[in-house]
Amino acid sequence: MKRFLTVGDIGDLDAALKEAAEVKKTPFAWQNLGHNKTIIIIFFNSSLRTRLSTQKAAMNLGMNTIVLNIGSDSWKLETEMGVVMDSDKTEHLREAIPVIGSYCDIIGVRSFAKFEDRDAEYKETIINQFIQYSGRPVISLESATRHPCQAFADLITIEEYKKVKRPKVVLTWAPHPRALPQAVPNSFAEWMKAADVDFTITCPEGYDLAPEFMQGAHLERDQKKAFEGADFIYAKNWSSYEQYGQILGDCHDPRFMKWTVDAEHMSWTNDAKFMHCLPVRRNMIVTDEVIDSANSIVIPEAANRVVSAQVVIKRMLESL
Ligand code: SN0
Repeated sequence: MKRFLTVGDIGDLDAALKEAAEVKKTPFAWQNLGHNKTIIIIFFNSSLRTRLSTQKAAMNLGMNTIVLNIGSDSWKLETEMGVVMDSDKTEHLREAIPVIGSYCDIIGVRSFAKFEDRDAEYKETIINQFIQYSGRPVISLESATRHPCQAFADLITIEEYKKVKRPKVVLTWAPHPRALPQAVPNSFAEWMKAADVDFTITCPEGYDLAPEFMQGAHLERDQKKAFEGADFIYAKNWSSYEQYGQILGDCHDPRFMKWTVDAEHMSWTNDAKFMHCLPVRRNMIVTDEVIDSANSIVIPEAANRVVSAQVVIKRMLESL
């Protein structure tokens, strides 16, 4: 495996889930695979789960890990091509990427959408530069449009907790005070459409995901109808794609506050499990009562981030 960005990069999902179960059962069975191999993981943005789970996954495989925080640990990097570099950015990605590539065997990159240029961001110009210029396999640790390690962990979690062969999975928008990326819901939609689940998206007008991610998913504008019969509720906030990167009203506005997942919302479901990628704003996205309930699986979901990362890194090591 040379890159991990889209669901297509993982290939057959049943095979990937089988491999995930094996990795989870015997995480140290491939310790020799990573011997004397190095992964560099690069963060343009904050992280807790991604940073720790990727390091842990690499350590389980016997690798060495180097973490680089752009801006605080390194020079500030210029990411635009063809610019006159007279700002505070000292070094261009065009040099930094091949240099980083020369120090390691695998690269992971986190680089959120900045909501400046929708077309450039939806073309994934930053992670594509890493793919093009590093000479190494590249893992997206959340790029402008996708968060595949999260979506793979979500799929593993659904597989573990499902009670019926083809569960109903609902992605619901929920309110938040800040403008957040579309990467998590985009990837979740992409993976759920490829998986054997009955998938519904519910969100207010103006918050539809980009057409390529909505296409093939069932959209139900009425949140209550969407929740009916659900086996999994996956809550997430995202900013508008149409009015790119905007939030379309105050999060305390009752029109949006009513989207917060509370006990009444969960009562509409088929005793659904509650999921969220974390970090989560309590009593904004979800009430304390729901996230602290026995139906909340956010912690095992986060634990599965090690498993998804390990399958991806293992496959990359196997194809070096
Ligand atoms: C990121 C997002 O894409 O929504 C990372 C999720 C894995 N979330 C945030 O940036 C949350 C920030 C906040 O202020 O709550």
